Amino acid sequence: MNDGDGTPAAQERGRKFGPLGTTLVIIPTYNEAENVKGIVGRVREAVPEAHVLVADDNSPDGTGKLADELAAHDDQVHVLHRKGKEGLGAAYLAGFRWGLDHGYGVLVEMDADGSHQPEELPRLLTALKGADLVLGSRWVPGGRVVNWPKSREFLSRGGSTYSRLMLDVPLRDVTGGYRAFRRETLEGLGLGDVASQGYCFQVDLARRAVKAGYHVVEVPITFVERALGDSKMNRDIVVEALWRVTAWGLGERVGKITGKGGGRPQE
Ligand SMILES: Nc1nc2c(ncn2[C@@H]2O[C@H](COP(=O)(O)OP(=O)(O)OP(=O)(O)O)[C@@H](O)[C@H]2O)c(=O)[nH]1
Ligand SMILES: [Mg+2]
Repeated sequence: MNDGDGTPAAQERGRKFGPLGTTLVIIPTYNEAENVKGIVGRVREAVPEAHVLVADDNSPDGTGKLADELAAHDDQVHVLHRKGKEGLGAAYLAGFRWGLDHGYGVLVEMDADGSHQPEELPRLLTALKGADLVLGSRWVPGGRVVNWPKSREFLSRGGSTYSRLMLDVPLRDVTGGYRAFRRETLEGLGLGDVASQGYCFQVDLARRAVKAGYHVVEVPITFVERALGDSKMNRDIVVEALWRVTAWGLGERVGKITGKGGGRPQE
């Protein structure tokens, strides 16, 4: 990127970012009874001023009820009960809406299974002081994964590389789900037409942010494979990601050729 005066990079350097406001950590859950208490407690300890929203899809194992018990004893813990399993993307969209409606200044995405360590959240929030969106990244120098089988690492790295090349976004970890958004960024992403559900929900938000010109910063994280409970990852999620990323990429290329590209990406 050219850094001369007047270029986007030069304008970026001179840009002022406003104060952050109160943080809401959104934790989507589906059958996380073994994890919910631990993760909420860790967030409360690591960033005591932050609030937590557990977005539960009516988990059959009673995760929602456990979250209610936590909320009953802590004014900074909230629970969003949803009617049934609708996927990660839908749970986050509902959580974002709740957080924006309640006036939070920063909205954080975090898994319930301990893969995203709450103790690293202060670093993400510090970076957000000079950014519109911060991605916790496994694939930048200093980032790493612990206890992952080679097959998962291959899938994740491959997914990020494919997305980066297909969508032309200059990010190393496009599929990760440990992120901090300023509220203005979420408001500017046009979330009303997001239809992606699984991993590609994360790719979708990252590409929207880059295309809209937001300043996106990657911060290295140590991602720890879940120790308790079952993964919700399945073949359908991978297939959805593959076809959507391919369709977005081809759509942008066709748009550039026909002159209809540019602007905010549509579903
Ligand atoms: N509300 C809600 N949460 C979900 C849904 N699917 C997954 N989650 C949650 O999203 C987070 C990530 O899901 P995981 O199963 O850990 O997926 P993953 O991290 O890709 O897979 P592993 O690495 O195997 O753990 C966890 O907190 C899940 O409980 C869903 O349909 N609804
Ligand atoms: Mg996980």
